[in-house]
Amino acid sequence: MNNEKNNHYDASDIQVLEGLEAVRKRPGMYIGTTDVKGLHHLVWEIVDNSIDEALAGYCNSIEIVINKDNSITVKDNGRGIPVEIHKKTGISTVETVYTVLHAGGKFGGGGYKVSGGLHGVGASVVNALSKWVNVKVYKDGKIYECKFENGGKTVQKLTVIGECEPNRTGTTVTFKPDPEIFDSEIYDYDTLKVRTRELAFLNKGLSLNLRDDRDAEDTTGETFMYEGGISEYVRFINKGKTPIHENIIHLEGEEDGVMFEVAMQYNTTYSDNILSFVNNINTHDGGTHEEGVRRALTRVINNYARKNNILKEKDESLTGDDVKEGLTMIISCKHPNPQFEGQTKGRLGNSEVRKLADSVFSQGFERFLMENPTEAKLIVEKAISACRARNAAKRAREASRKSDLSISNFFGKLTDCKSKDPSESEIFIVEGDSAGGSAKKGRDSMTQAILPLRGKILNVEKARLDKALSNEEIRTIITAFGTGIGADFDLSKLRYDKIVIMTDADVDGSHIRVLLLTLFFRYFRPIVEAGHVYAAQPPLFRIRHGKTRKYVLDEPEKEKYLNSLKESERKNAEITRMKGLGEMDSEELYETTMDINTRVLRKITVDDLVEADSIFSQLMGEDVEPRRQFIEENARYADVDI
Ligand code: 1YM
Repeated sequence: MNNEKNNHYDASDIQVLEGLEAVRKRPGMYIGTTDVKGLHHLVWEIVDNSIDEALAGYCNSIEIVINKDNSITVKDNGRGIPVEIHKKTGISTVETVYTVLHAGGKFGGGGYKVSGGLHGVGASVVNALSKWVNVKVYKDGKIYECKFENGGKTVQKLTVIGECEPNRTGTTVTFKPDPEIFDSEIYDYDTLKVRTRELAFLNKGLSLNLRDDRDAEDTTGETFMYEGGISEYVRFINKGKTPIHENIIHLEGEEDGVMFEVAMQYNTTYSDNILSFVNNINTHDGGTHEEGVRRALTRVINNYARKNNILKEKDESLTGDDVKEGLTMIISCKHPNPQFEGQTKGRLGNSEVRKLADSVFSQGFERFLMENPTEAKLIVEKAISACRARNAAKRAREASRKSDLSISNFFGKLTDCKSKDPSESEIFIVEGDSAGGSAKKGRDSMTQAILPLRGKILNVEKARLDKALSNEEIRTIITAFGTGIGADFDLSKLRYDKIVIMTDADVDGSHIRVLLLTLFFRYFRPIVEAGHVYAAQPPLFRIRHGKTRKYVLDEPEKEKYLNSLKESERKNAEITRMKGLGEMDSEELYETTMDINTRVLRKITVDDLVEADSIFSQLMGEDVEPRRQFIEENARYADVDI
């Protein structure tokens, strides 16, 4: 190549090295973290360049490969990074893009970068944080190659290494993250898969192939390509739910180079799932694109409902919450100059997008409603019933707020503790009246409150808030907790430091426990997150020998204890399998399950709320067995001995 230079460094080389050195010194500033998340982030920085090329209309296929050594190859069929000498740097554009921080779109000829990531600095950042990088460009019937090592030091300048078919173009980059920078070197296939699939949904018609070569048998990998784009994303999310209209509504528009697109479908559930993206990045805190759509959605549905007399003159208008019940929606905006706001930069700030989103959405959605009166009626009726439920829930909340602890009916159920100091108070929610009776007798009345449950509580997974609030057991729980529910919820008003679920170790007990957890996850989630919820661990065996009585939690503990006894004591030990809490008298129940000095509680934690959410949705069906398994396997109890 004519841009080969001598092998000594000059002033501009030193400047370049200093740039990349800065990235190595403070990787967090460029890729957030150096844990596995940062490791995976590198992949998207390279893929983003291919996606930009696809958005510019020059590339329709991207391949991502996890190689045997946990290096990554990204290959596209775009134009190939320019190979000419760059005017400013005097070296090839390929080398410039990979070694000069803040290189990027500026270096190319026109076109704007819309995909996410570091807006052009991505390639050099990946290079700075890699043990080695190999870039190949296919262009003009030639194969060019450029190599870097140890944090972006050029070890082979751009060189023609062979020939290719004259019409073949593209860029192939392979990099190995530097183990000195990252905590982990191992790529996770599923992590890459989820985002690869998402990128395919967000960029319709673009084919993304992901392959894992660490497992030599896998040679083809998985290809993600969706002609329907975000409409197919909506269908994917709604899989397993019942839609209330068959066709997914898809609207799009463009103004001044800003592209705006939305896809939506209502289903019969009571929760919504609205995801928004700007330049393929999830804007989890919303922003102007989301605001425009929400505003238009509320307005259009109200207008339609009134025009068609579904909503009468005297009826109150539907709110934003009413119209989004059961709605799955993907909003995608591609913007040449996005302003990301907020602490995590998860909010779009560009104000002109609000108007674009509003007008594209309202025009398209209005037309859909007009052309599809059957669907329109179902959508409006769903919103009206959400509105009724909201009002009913409000009335019920007000009623339950008024009916505080002074109500005798409530007192009949809850045996409260004497202390009014939440930090030392505990409430035991106990299965059955008989165990409830023993617990009341045995408890430490200063700090321990007892709430016996008669039978099963309502499955809130299948009910709206208004129905939940009409359920007596649930109302009692809300009143006892003191926090209120829904819009009124206030964690600081929680009357107990520990909420202990005390159920039998059988199927019924597990069922009741799951129903309670469902209630907590859906309506008292902050209580769970703050670590206030526990499951009691009643003993499974009682061992009597001579005058000694010993309770053990489970089989292994039983074996251990029996082994520790003397020969004559083994022989004579009387072992009883405890069938339920009701079998113990008040003293036994206190000693084994409630006494803070001897009991074992298990703290209930949720380390992945999103996953827990889907587990709850899936397992709240009619079958008892999956629920029981769930409680045994999935509730993610962290053992805490207290
Ligand atoms: C596997 C990674 O980097 N593909 C890629 C990058 C570029 C181009 C094409 C490209 C862009 C332009 C013109 C332009 C880049 N070019 C530059 C720069 N795949 C991968 N494919 N011609 C080719 O933006 O005008 C930076 S990235 F700056 F050199 F133009």
